[in-house]
Order: sequence, then C-alpha cells, then structure tokens
Amino acid sequence: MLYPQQNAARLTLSLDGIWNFALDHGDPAAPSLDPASALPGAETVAVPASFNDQKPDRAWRDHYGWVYYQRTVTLPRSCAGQRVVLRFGSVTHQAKVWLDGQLIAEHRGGFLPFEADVTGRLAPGATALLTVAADNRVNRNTLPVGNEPGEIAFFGSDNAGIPSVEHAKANAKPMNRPNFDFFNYAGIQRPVTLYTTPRAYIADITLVPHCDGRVDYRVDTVGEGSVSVEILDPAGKPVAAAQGAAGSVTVPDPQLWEPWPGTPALYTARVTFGEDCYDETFGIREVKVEGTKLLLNGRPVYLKGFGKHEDSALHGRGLNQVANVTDLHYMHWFGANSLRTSHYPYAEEFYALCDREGILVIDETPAVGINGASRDPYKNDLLAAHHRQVLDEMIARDKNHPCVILWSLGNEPDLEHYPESALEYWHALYEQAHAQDPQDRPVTLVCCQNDYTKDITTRTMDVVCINRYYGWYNLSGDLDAACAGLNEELDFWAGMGKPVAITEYGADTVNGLHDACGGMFSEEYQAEYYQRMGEEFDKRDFFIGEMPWNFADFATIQGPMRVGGNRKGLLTRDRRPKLAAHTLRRRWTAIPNFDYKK
Ligand code: BDP
Repeated sequence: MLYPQQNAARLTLSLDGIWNFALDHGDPAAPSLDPASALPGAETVAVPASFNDQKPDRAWRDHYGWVYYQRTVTLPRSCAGQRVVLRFGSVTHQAKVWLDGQLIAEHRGGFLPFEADVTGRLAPGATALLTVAADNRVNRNTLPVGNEPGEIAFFGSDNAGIPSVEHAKANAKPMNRPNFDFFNYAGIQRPVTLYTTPRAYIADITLVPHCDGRVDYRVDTVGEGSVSVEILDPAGKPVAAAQGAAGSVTVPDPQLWEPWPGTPALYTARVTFGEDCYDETFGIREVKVEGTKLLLNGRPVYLKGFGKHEDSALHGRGLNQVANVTDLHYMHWFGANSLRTSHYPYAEEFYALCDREGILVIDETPAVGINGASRDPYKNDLLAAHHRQVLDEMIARDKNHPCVILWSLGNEPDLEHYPESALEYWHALYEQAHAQDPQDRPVTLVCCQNDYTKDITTRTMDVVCINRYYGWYNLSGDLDAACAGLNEELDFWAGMGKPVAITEYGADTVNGLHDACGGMFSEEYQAEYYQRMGEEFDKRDFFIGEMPWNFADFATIQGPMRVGGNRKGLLTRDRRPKLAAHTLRRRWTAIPNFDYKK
C-alpha cells in the first residue's frame, strides 16, 4: 500500500489536530453512539496519539471498549475531478468510520493502515461529519492477544503462582487483560490523511533491487494509461529508465545501501502513469541466509541493536516524530545498527527514517501472547485468519523498505506444550511470508525462554531468534550461573547449523539505584550483566546478533512485577542513559557491521 504523497499529481490534506472525543459507556461489544450526530458531552483529544494519557482521569486511562472521535472535513473545490481517499495510519485495535452517518470503512488490527475511497461521497466544496469509533478490547481472537475475563493474565495482577482470590473477582469491573507486557494504548495513534489522485491512478509499486544494479519492478494501476519508470540516484540525477508496467531497469555503478556508519544510499523510482506520478525511494541491497551467516550484500552482518516499543510520555503509542528522530540519533550514539519492531508493526514514518539513517529492521507482526498451557492456542480459526491478514498487510506495506531485512511472524508463542500444532500453525505463516514477499527476505519467529529441546518450530526458521533471561527471571542475581546456563543452551543451538541472534535479554534497572555489590535492580547489575553476556556471545561463530531488552523504559499494565512500567531500558523513558548504556556503547562502537564473526 502506497504512503500518501504530495507531488505534482497528488494533494495530501492532513486531518491531524484536535478532534472531539467521547468514551462509549454502553455495551463494550457494540458501538452505541450515533455517528450522524455531534458526540454527546464531547471533550477534546489530540490526533495522532493514544487517548489514554491525554487526561488525568482513570476513565480515560482504563477505558474498556469503544471510544468515538469526530471532526468535520471539507474537500476543497479545486479537487473536482480527482479521486479522493481517506486514509488512517492505524486505529487501535478495531475501527469503524462513518461519513455523514454512512459507514465507509471497517478495519481489524491496530497497527496497520487502511483507507476508503470517498470520491462519490465527499463532494468538492462540501463539508461532511467524520466519525471514527475505536475499540481497544483484546481477547483470544485478537492480535495482540488478551485474556478473557476470569483467565490468568501472565503480566497482570493475576499472575500465575500468586494465591488466587476467586471469591472476590466478581467485584472486578470489565477490563482488558492483555496477555502481553506493554500498556494497551489505543485510539487514532497514527496520522489521518485525505489525499487525491487522478481518476486513473498508480495503485501500487513493487521493487526488487539486486547488488549488480538490476531493479525488477512492477506497477499496479487502475484505469487507462501507460507506465514509465525513471530511476534517480541519491543525488537526484536520472540514471536509468524503462517503459511498461513490469520489467527490469539497470542502475550503472550502483551505490549499495549499507547500515550506519556506512552510507544508506537511497535511490528513487519515479513512476508516471497518465496524469499520475509517484516517487518511491528504495535502496540497492540484498539479504539472505547462508549456513550460519546472515548476509547483507554478500557479507556476514552482525546485529547490534534493540528491542523497542513505540512508547513515549503523553503520546503513549501515538506517532511521535521527535521521539523517533531522537531514538535513531541515540542508536548511532550507542554504535547500534538494528532494531526489532517489538511487538507490532510501527508507524510507516519510522521505517522511512530507518531507511534514511541506515538502521536494519526486524519487522514484527502484532502476534504476541499466543500461549496458555492449559489449552492449545492454535486450535482457533479466527486467530489464524487474523494472523494471515496482518502478515499480508504488513508485507504489502513494508515490502520496498531497504531497512527491513527480516520478517518476524510473532513474539514468544507457546512452542513447547503443543509442538506439532505449533509447527503447523507457524509454518503456514512462514510459507506465506516467503511466497508473498517479492524480495523473499528471511523469516523468523522470536521464541520464548522454554525447554528448547521440545520446541520443534524455532529451529525451522531461517534465523533462530531467542529471548533469554538467564540472570533475571531465572538464575536471578547469579551471573556465573547465568553464563553457564546460556552456554549450555548455545551448545544445543550450535548443532542446528543456523544463524542465532538473541532478540531479548535484560534486567530491570531503577535509574539512580546504586549498589557496591551489584545487586539486582541496580545500575551496576545491569552494566555487569551486559558486560558478561557480551563476552559469552563473542565465543560463538554462529551468533549473529544481540538485541538488549529494551531500548528505553516503557509503560505496562499495572501488576506486582512492574514498578511504574518495565524498567529494563538502557535509557529511561525520557531518554537518559543508565550506566549500562555506556557499557554497551563501548562494546558496540568497537564491533564492525561486517565480518565480526568469521
Ligand atoms: C519477554 C517479552 C517482553 C517483555 C519481557 C519482560 O517478550 O514483551 O517485556 O519479556 O518481561 O517475555 O521484560
């Protein structure tokens, strides 16, 4: 799906700003306010952003069910004769959209864009009432996964192992019980755009670049016209051209896209079709797995980076361009070259930044929380269908980004209790990703600390990605034992002949808490933990990357395991480095992108 672009043929009108807002206190199962009328008791809310932290009010923060957003929208008369599209970067987790009371779009999944063609409905010069309802409920059929009322929440206040108070639960008000460890922020979290195209238009562009300069392309169009493609080099100079909706074009002396501190050279495919035109940026780079190596442009690359979240004060999970730019500058400061979009696809604007700043991305679906030892979570057709949908939409959206080097099908599912069922479920998605991605990037699934001998799925992925908490959730406080445990496990993976990356490892750390003996939660413990783990990683040739959890402290559900959120950040939530940030910085600035492991 193309990102809205203002150019010689297209106009984009931002609908971001202050909207009217109301919580729907009716039946959470069905939106109940009248979308054709002004919202009763409307309050103000900023878009894009999560609504939860915009008012110091538990009703906003802990709302369960539907909320409504509303504003008017006027299409300029100068847009007469154009096709008009209304586009949402994301609405979390489920959306309904009405224009003057008429339903024009519905979408499930809170982290991917959707749009509605409103050409016939919004007349040039006219003003219409735009109403959006967003549902924040998560359950066993949604991604991310939530627990049904009465079930044990893994990260919440009913943690397994804590004495149950079944008799008192009837008093609990309906609430989301996320089966994941991040605050369930919701609302219109990404930009809303009204854009025009000519009536005959470019619907999609697919680019598959090769290191020898050949770029295979396909342009999908609607209406009559002929396609031409011109390639501009990073300085904006035309270097190659072709005619026709599909084919190949060859860039002479290609400058390859490389991660920072190399040069992330960006080319542009300038596509024209009749009256329409679109500039798609891309990088010339290839990624593949060979033996135990992850190869970028034919060279073994070492991933130094983070598991992240879209999370910042007040904005919640809403697009925050200042935080995004700051975070990438911090990535350079750390000497990092990569990140994982844990645990959902991020805003499109972020991938464009990573393309530009040379940051390698593991792009992850919102499939987090697929577990529950007491029942087979894979015997669920609704979940499987939704999972196929989000994977499809994520690849369709992100397929041309040079920064994306690996697809992650999901995070920490149960792979141990129903191994055959798990293999069947994840393999269908693995095949889908390979079949759908025009660049055929490697595919992974990020696995939880488990009995790895019973997990028969992770070992079938192109890259083995493991989240491990030796020295934190297990062998707590004992770094000698933690290193021994890690090594025992790495001996197992050594036999698999695959590249292995650690995609989460970390220690909750309260900034400002110091301890001469380096006890848990102190800044000293976190620093020593990363120092010791790094020394172990360096001993293994098949080990292709390290991604500490987490880049920064982040908001979570309330519960006895979390003090003001998850504190495993190397940075605080307001982006101040903890002691361990300096430890990692020293380590990573000394590790080259390429050929670190022979
Ligand atoms: C892992 C999850 C991650 C959590 C982390 C933690 O993948 O979302 O935040 O543990 O507990 O299991 O800090």
